[in-house]
Amino acid sequence: MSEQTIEPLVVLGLGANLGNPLETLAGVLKEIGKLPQTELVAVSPFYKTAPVDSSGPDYVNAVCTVKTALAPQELLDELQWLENLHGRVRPAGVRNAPRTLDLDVLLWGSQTICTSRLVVPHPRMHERAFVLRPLTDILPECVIPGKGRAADWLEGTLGQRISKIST
Ligand code: A4P
Ligand code: MG
Repeated sequence: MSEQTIEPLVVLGLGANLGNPLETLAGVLKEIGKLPQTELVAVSPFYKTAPVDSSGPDYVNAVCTVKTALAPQELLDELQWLENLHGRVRPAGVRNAPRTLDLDVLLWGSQTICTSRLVVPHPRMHERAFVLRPLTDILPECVIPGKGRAADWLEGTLGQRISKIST
């Protein structure tokens, strides 16, 4: 099968391990679909995942794809607004602190973006089962610019505990 061109799709990563993660993710997906000039295209299954370089309870993770006419920084502003709406707190000096909601821009079509506020592809996405599994569920032939097929990175994440909780 040929490699999948995801243009013009934008891929977002969703994660939460505080509060009610399932409820939060379900709610924020509806809100993402209502963002200006933005259409929610597809949503992956939800996964229960062990924290990676993080602490606290297991996470719930998923990915979704959107089409948007927003500029990358504008979409990031909207996503950070949604994170704050869902009670995201960023404790000073704590890396990868547990969180009520994290929204990451994983891919922007086949583009690369590198600004002080936004790096795309997300620099750690190819190392993480909690991104690669849901991503390849909805885009099996997806290519991460500069890294190759997402599916090829999955076997390197076999030690990471992850289980599907919804279809
Ligand atoms: N930023 C730069 N690039 C991006 C991007 N592509 N998407 C900047 C979103 N934001 C981006 O983010 C810090 C700053 O990164 C933002 O102000 C933005 O301008 P943040 O959301 O405040 O902090 P963060 O989420 O802790 O940072 P980051 O780098 O997204 O963390 P990671 O590396 O993604 O790690 N384990 C499991 N099982 N599940 C998880 O979801 N998540 C993390 C977070 C660690 N372990 C996890 C999970
Ligand atoms: Mg983040």
